Amino acid sequence: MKRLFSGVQPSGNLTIGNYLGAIKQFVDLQHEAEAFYCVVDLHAITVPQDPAELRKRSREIAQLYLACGVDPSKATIFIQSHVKEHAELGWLLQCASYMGELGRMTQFKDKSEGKAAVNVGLYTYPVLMAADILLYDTTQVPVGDDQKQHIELTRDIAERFNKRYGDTFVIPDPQIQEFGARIMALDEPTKKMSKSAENEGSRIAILEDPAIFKKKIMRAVTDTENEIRFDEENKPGVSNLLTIYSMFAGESVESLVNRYQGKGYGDLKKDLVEVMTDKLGTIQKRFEELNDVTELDNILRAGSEKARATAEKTVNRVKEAMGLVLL
Ligand code: ATP
Ligand code: LTN
Repeated sequence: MKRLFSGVQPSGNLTIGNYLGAIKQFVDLQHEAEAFYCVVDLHAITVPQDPAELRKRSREIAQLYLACGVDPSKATIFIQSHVKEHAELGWLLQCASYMGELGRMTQFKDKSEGKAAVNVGLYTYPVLMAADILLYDTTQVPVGDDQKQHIELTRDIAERFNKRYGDTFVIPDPQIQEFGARIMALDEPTKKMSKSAENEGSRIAILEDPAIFKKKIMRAVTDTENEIRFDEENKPGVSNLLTIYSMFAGESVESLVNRYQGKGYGDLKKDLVEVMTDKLGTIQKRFEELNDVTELDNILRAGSEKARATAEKTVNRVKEAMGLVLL
């Protein structure tokens, strides 16, 4: 049976990159398999967070899952720290992971670069992510392209564990879209759009006001030609806008390129703003309607209970395999 697990960190305002690369897949795939969608707050604290902000954001991510179309009667939505087995399996797996393999993770290298003091959590972050995934006998992990290396590490850890202690874990596969797995920054289209990048103009938040994202799209870096063509290497800015347009409108890039032949970048941008205003408007309206904290907390409580039932069994299996005493 197919089983999905994925997580998003409550470490900033979610961008259209998070939506198109990950959450849109959560929605599309929830009908095909049993799905667990987590708000990974324990991962977010690997970098400094304001406690009040973090608390608010963690609920907000869950609310956004719902607003984007994740259905709590189909998928299990919960907060990572509510299921203590994540931290527990994280430790058990740290004892089966190597410093060398963690030091090679590009996300760690990027986030620790130039810092005088780097906390241990940032370094062991991928082992906690492996625990998240392996706890649920996950077969598929829907993520954006940047997480591929972490999932490969998860597979390595699981395979090594199985070899050493006997068959314990299901080996998961990354589920990365062929198209839209890497939405690029608007100001620098050779870099990934990131919710924590310094320049606000580089990204668009899912909950952003149309008047603000209109300005960002109109200012988005393109090139000095005036030809609308999909060519990620030579025209990364235009190709990124075409990708975003295509995914929001549900129209192929080929069809867009044909439709915009002879037109300018300004036309493409203006129409993109309209499509986005429509799609994001629907999500934003639903987000407002879901503003009842009690109801949201009930969904999260039910989600963590359901998740814990599976997680507990896995941890016991792992402890048994490793030789820890179970009473
Ligand atoms: P940060 O940039 O602050 O590290 P992030 O924006 O990458 O964070 P995460 O919480 O780490 O956000 O990612 C949540 C999900 O969104 C992951 O599956 C990730 O691969 C995906 N994702 C993030 N940015 C993009 C992007 N620009 N394009 C496609 N998918 C993305
Ligand atoms: N590392 C991921 C977030 C994350 C995750 C997971 C994704 C934590 N645990 C488990 C998929 C499965 C990120 O930075 N986007």
